Amino acid sequence: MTSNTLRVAVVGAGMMGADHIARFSSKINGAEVVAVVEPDAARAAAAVKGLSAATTRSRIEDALEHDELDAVLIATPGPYHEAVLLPALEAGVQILCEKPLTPDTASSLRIIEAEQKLDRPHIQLGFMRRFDAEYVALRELIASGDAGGLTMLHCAHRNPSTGEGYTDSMLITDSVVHEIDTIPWLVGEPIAAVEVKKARRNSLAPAWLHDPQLVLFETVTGVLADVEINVNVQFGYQVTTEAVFERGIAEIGKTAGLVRFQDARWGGTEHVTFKTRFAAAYDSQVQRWVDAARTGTIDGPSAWDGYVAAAVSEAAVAAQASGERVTVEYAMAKPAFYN
Ligand code: ISE
Repeated sequence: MTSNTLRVAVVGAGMMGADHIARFSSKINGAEVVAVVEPDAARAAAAVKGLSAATTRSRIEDALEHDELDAVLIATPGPYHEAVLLPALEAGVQILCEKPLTPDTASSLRIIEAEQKLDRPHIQLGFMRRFDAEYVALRELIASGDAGGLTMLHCAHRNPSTGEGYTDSMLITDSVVHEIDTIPWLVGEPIAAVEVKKARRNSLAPAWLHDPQLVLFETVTGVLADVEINVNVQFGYQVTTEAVFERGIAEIGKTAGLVRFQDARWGGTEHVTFKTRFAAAYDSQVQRWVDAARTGTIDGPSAWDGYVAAAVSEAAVAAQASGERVTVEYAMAKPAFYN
């Protein structure tokens, strides 16, 4: 680091990139956005408006060469991550990479191989649910054994609607990938197999999409986790989990907040986007990444977790296509580098 403040380039100024840029200005201590890497010139200009110290670049290589960076936050879609991760690793900067690490296991393996040429992990992966207070509390409850052993998880992942580029396999790779990360993290053991069933189609979903679907994961000791992935529910954004234990039940993610009674009606408001539903988790994730990056470390999921998620996603996409139960294949045991 060239100064006490972490000098960050944000790569990608779309929805998530813009959200993170605003977060750096308003909520994050110890870091400054010094470059925005974005090929769309208008979008880049809009992103740096109000950031006195930031340049715009269309290529990550130029930012790495000229902007004295300490760190890079990658907020482009998954298929573009490898082209940024490899030069950033080569330059030795700290990295926060939005999920997924890359779209498939072959490219994820290339990333962990490149990272292991450094002396320690430099990539933190943006699985922000691990920073959500209720997820953390559920994980602690499971680990404590206070309600007995865990037998099942019932997860619901609902979005109001999907855009044009969103396809059937993205139900897994873009959306369920969050549960693919959180299930083993909550349960404390890997996913062993997966099956996918398609429900009666929601006629309000885009014509090319079979939505909703039910994804059933099995962990290595037989904990079952079902995920309702349902991304055109129209009414709002909901992510919930019910955990079933030997001696009790625990729920997280229930809609909460102010409940109003008026004009013979009662109710509250629902989230419509992950940006607000997980705002506190994003804030905590980015602050903890900055604090760790300033000392040259990470504090959250690693590129190894990204590879594991890619392996499970690949099995789930195969299960989605075949309708069969698919066993997850992991290419190797976790390298000691990631312990
Ligand atoms: C989006 O990319 C996310 O990461 C959200 O958390 C998820 O709910 C949504 O389905 C994805 O498209």
